[in-house]
Amino acid sequence: MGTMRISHVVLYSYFRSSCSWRVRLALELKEIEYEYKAVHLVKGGGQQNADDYKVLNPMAQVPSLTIGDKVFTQSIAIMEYLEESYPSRPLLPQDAFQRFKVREICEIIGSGIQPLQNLSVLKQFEESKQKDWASKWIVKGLIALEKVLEGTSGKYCVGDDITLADCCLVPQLYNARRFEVNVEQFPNVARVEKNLEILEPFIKAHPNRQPDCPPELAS
Ligand code: GSH
Repeated sequence: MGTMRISHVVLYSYFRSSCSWRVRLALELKEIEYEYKAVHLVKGGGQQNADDYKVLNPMAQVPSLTIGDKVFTQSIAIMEYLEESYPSRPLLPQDAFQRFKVREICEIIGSGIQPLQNLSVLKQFEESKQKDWASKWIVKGLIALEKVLEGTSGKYCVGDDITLADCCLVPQLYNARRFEVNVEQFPNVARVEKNLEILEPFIKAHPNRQPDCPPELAS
């Protein structure tokens, strides 16, 4: 009989990074304890660009996760790893087609929306153009998501169980509002968000509850 060794889990995160938030949600939902290390994306040109941080994350982005001496980057791949390694609180459905639907939603957000409105992309534009650019891609993606959710959603994105799709959706909607997109024009999207945001893991993972949230935003 051996004793199970629980490795120390560390999340490198920025309070309002949507990709960090996805992983915070998966960790909370799976009740995995972790240490939070803040990486400030703006201060001093961005701590993500520091040489010692890029050893962890060669893309110079958050999140990064370490479990013991293993290093993980890319939020959706990280969530998939957590799903495989901590299967007791599943975030993927049993049925293969439903699982596909979850991954389709993750992909719309993770490839079709977020990268186009990320900080390093926005910096390529003058400040006056940034909002129009970001909101254009967010609206395009949310139109698609609304169509998908019409077919898949129950209480949550896919049926009545929380999945990785929900971990991607909620942070993306916070970004949508930052760029002044009216989320309420997408009724299924807005309804699912309302069902999720009241749940304890979603409250705990919210940017306003993170240690690096500026006091004026903290709740
Ligand atoms: N595909 C990556 C993932 O899912 O982890 C994207 C990560 C990403 O874009 N992170 C953003 C970031 O670190 C915050 S959400 N941006 C910093 C920068 O662009 O300099």
